[in-house]
Amino acid sequence: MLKNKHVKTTPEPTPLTELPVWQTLEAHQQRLSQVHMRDLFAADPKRFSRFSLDHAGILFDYSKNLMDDSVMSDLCALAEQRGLPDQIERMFSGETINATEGRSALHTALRNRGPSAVYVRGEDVMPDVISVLHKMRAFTDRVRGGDWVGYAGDAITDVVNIGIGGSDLGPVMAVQALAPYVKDDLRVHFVSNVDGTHIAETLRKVNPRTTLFVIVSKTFTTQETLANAHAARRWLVEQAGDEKAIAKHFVAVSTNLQAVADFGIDTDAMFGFWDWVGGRFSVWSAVGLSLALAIGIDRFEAMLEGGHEMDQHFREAPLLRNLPVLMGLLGVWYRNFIGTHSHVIAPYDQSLQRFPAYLQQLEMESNGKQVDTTAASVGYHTCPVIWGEPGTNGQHAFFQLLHQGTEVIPVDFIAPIETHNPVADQHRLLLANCFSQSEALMRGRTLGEAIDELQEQGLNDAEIEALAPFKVFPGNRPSNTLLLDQLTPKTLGALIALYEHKVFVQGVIWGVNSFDQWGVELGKKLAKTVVDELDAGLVVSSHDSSTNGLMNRVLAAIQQTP
Ligand code: G6Q
Repeated sequence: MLKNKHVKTTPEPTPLTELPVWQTLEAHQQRLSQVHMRDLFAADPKRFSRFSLDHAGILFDYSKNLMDDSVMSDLCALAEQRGLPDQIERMFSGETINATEGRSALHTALRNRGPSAVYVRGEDVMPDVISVLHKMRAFTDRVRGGDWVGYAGDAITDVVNIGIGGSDLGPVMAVQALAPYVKDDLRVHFVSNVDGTHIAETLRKVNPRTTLFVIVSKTFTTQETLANAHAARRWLVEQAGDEKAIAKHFVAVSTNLQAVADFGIDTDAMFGFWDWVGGRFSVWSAVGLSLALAIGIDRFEAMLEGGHEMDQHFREAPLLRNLPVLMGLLGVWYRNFIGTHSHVIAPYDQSLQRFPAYLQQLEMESNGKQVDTTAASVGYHTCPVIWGEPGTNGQHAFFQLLHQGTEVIPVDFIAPIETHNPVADQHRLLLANCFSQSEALMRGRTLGEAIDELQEQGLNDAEIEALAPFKVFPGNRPSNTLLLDQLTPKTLGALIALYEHKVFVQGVIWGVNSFDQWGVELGKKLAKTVVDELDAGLVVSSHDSSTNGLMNRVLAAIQQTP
């Protein structure tokens, strides 16, 4: 097999599943397969206080999980034996932990609020990080204050962020999450899909005189983003009647100065970042420019502070009292020992509606890997499928399967104690639903309880006998609950950093590189070949019969179009 020259091939001392602690955890699974969480709660009135932690405005309750002290301490032993404490230090200190791309993974430096230097290949990156933040401050203040004007002298009323994947999901999720903090007279739109509908419908809503386009692309070569950016550019020039308007209406966020210049954006209007910031970890960098425009740079920095607070906790807290470590290890417990396949994210907060999608990328792109860092097949499961929807909507849809389906699916419930939008007693209703769902998943309903309930409803014996089995819920279904004081820039920052580090913890246990994404790169390449062939317009025969058939059907339709 060909190996990249950057790839370290140091062999693992003992394969993961052959570690004695792995066997111990398997034995725990056997033992606990006979135990119901109801009984664990009944036996220990202090279970909640023993299995919950409070940090950075987030209460993490993990007591409704199928585990006990021995499981948690052996999971931590597993983390020790996989070198987690050392790997955490390697990440924070800028070592080249993304070996397949020969890069550090230093999103933590972007939110490093202390005086400390952070070195990459012997150079302190903090002066550059701070200088971009200053540039963002000056720019966002001008736009928000009405001093940055369009080609006809009008202040900016609409920002259109054009980017995809990591250059879209973070900002779009955070702008929605922080809606109560968004400037009243500024609207922020996001265009990601190469489907022309996305840009066309957005352009229909905005006025060229007052619209600022923020083109976000780390590489500035991504087909979808460039296609949408060119469409926006054509539209603007046509409306303004002058190419000079571009300077007033386009800024770029990228690491690729030359490509930005080639597109026609003045490099002074470019906000830089660095190869050591992965796309899905980039909302903390200038990739968050649209967010900073929406909420103002002080609040953007408050989000950085929340992230930093979680970083310090992750770096310093002992494993057994460390939120991201516990979350990551519980995920490993379910995936590799209990045998679960997916994991639900259920935010009980409408403004977190894109959070499940954001985590889908963060987790599945990072740990959806089948070879380890030594390029060997892993031989065990890695990232589960991440999915979800806000509660209470999810309750009226897929929660049925969570309660009574044949698979156990762990859930993360996320809810703010205080709402930004008090409407009568609706927030209490929301929280009541959240708590009662996790309770019901944990407790279930026995046949006896089902019979009692039907008797209370006045059904006769025959009716009860027929109906009761359908009303049984097995329970013993696990969940975490993350209770935020309130959804603020700071707690959102802490929440995002918590999940980032959870992903890192799991990557270390599974021994995969959480920071590359060759599957995404493949997609970018494949589409290019097909588009060239569609452009050529000739009958296609170079693919499998399905792909040829589909392409030739489209080509035939194009030829018939007058
Ligand atoms: C993220 C991925 C991917 C990336 C997009 C956009 O970690 O690498 O989602 O962010 O493909 O890439 P560009 O920012 O280079 O346009």
